[in-house]
Amino acid sequence: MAATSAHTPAHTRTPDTARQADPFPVKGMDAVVFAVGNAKQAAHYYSSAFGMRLVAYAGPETGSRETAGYVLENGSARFVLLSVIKPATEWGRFLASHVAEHGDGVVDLAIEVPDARAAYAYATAHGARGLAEPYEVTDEHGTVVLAAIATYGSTRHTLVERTRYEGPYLPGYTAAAPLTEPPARRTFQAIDHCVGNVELGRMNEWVAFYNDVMGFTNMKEFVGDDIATEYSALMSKVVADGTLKVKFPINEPAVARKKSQIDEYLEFYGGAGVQHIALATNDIVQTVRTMRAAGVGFLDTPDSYYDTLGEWVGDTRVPIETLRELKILADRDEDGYLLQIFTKPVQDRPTVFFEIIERHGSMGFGKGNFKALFEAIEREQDLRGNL
Ligand code: TYF
Ligand code: FE
Repeated sequence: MAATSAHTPAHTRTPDTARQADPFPVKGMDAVVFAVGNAKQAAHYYSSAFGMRLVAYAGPETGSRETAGYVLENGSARFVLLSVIKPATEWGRFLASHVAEHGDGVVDLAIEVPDARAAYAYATAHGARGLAEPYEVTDEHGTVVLAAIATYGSTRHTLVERTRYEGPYLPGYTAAAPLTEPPARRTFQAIDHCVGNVELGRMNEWVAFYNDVMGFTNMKEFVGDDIATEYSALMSKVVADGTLKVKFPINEPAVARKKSQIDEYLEFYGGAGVQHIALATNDIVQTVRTMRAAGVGFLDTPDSYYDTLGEWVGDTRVPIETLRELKILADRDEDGYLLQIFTKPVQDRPTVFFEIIERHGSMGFGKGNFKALFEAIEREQDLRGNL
């Protein structure tokens, strides 16, 4: 950048605020969009088992003859479940082939931005592959601007500008009532982070992609070869926007004693894709009790974990005995602590799963739990015959 000298007229100097401005401002996650074989039934599962509320629907009755879409919310967290009724366009054929290749999975980590045209222009100028040039969609509730770029595997990021829109989701969707009685207390309120698994040796490439294309920076928590070869069989780095509202950890398999859990994912998903979505709650005990009672399967944690937990994690809002009862993990760093738990995969393929996380200051990802967590994942891998 050219130095600003005393001879430069004041009005042509780059103001400090402009120089420091975020090159790719984001408002947060807009939605996690799943392509599934049967969105009608998946919508019921996320309602009855995850405590989400159906808020909008698109399908043949509303004029969408090719695909059905169910929009579920919980606080600011939004899931969209898409399935194909009868493929007619490139989009329908893409969704159908996504399900055929990957099983139920995430097609789109949609990001809400204040200006979709600017975001798309910045991203494509910095190396992103454009999938959809910015376009407007309008209905009686207003106008949305959408654009899309490719990320790892067959996953995309739709950039959603909805500041001039008041409808329940997007034009084409109509408001819908909950499918089941929502739980008395909200099970979670936001999407905390969305994790991608990429092929061996490609983690740094995808970290650089988010650095360049979205101006995201690396968070301090990462899993390097040292930890990888000891027990985790994966390497991981986290990128995030400047406000930490959008956080994307990226994992790659590590060559270790056993077959990496990431290799198992890549084999069964058929390539790179979204591994887990972490959902933020402020009452993990309530969340886990509700979800367990509704039949959601969580990873087990051996009792020995809780025998020593109190010695290093210190005081937590939840007594250790309750954490033990519900198999909730805890971790502490210099900023505070977090409580977390992981579901088993939510489809027959050992691919996508969820995390429930309650943060108290810590902005980490549970590094202190990696050993216990990865051993739990490996026990499940072994039961599936994939270790
Ligand atoms: O998002 C994270 O980084 C943590 C840790 O297979 C983690 O949730 C990493 C890999 C994995 C499960 C959890
Ligand atoms: Fe996580």
